[in-house]
Amino acid sequence: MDEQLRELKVSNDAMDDPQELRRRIGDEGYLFFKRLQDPDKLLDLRRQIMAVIREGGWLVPGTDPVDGIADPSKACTEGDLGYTDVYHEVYKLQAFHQSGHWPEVLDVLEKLTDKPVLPHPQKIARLWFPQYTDHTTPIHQDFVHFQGHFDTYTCWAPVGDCSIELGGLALLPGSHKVNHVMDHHFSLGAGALQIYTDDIDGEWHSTNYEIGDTLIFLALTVHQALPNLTKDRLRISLDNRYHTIGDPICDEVIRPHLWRFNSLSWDEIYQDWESDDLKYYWKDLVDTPETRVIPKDQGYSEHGFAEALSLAKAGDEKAIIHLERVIRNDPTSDGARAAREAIQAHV
Ligand SMILES: O=C(O)CCC(=O)C(=O)O
Ligand SMILES: [Fe+2]
Repeated sequence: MDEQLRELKVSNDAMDDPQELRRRIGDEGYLFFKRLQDPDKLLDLRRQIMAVIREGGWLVPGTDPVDGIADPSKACTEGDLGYTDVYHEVYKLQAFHQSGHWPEVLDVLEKLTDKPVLPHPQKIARLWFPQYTDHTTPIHQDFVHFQGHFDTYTCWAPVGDCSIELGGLALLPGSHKVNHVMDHHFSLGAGALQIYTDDIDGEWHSTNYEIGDTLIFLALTVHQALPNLTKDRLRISLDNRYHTIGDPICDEVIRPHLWRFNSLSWDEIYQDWESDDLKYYWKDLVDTPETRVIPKDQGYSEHGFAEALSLAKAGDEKAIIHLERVIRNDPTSDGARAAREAIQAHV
């Protein structure tokens, strides 16, 4: 374990004591369980995901796909069209969506909330290339992205063992107690929004995750990913979110992840599924008098984008990389126009 990092506290001992689980998450902003999820089911999911990634051409030919040995020339991340092309093929896997509904996870969440819990329709996998560290998920609170309600729970789990070197999730225990959304700024990392290190203090906690290990945390808990410093391994993980029926839910999380890049629809996702039980499972549960759907507040992202424009005008390389990506993705959009002006202003 890196000397700067402390070990996450394991809560398996309190598994049958909902009151104690609630006390711990209320105090620390997270719960960490060893092997909460079945390693065999996750390994099967890993095989399916890696098979799709191999088809997408990201793996070194001749290597065992389950090892996830990446071709560095294919490196890309969220926001790149090449990323969405492969990711959205992964997104069509029925097993990937099912994994967000596994009872071992739902049981813990229902112990925490003491109410029925709805897995967000928007499931997320992260497919992170090695040595591509400018794009690592920066320090943030999940609320800026997923909104809805502070009592939304994120469940993060690697799909395979995930050492510190491969770059698992790290968090600041107790940081949720700030009880508000902190200032977020432009970042080149995944999600494009970061909290500045000057605005936080505390000790970062993480671990050498083993397959099945699961981290559950609150929407205000400050966290980040560690960089993937391995020579050649992809890091694959899931982050799914859970919402108490009756709390408002943001419209964004009812859509497929990264749908904006190619308008991926649920019908396309469902095309080859073998059963119907999870198709549109939320339809009767949201947009009801009890569970309102609220539009996403774009203010956080707009603020980050405005900062990227100013930084690019001043010649900031990361901001320029970000804006070039915006231009490539949708050259005729208003954002792309503003991005071009900002880059030209610097030249
Ligand atoms: O896995 C990552 O890199 C980011 C995950 C994250 O921020 C989350 O689970 O909320
Ligand atoms: Fe997050």
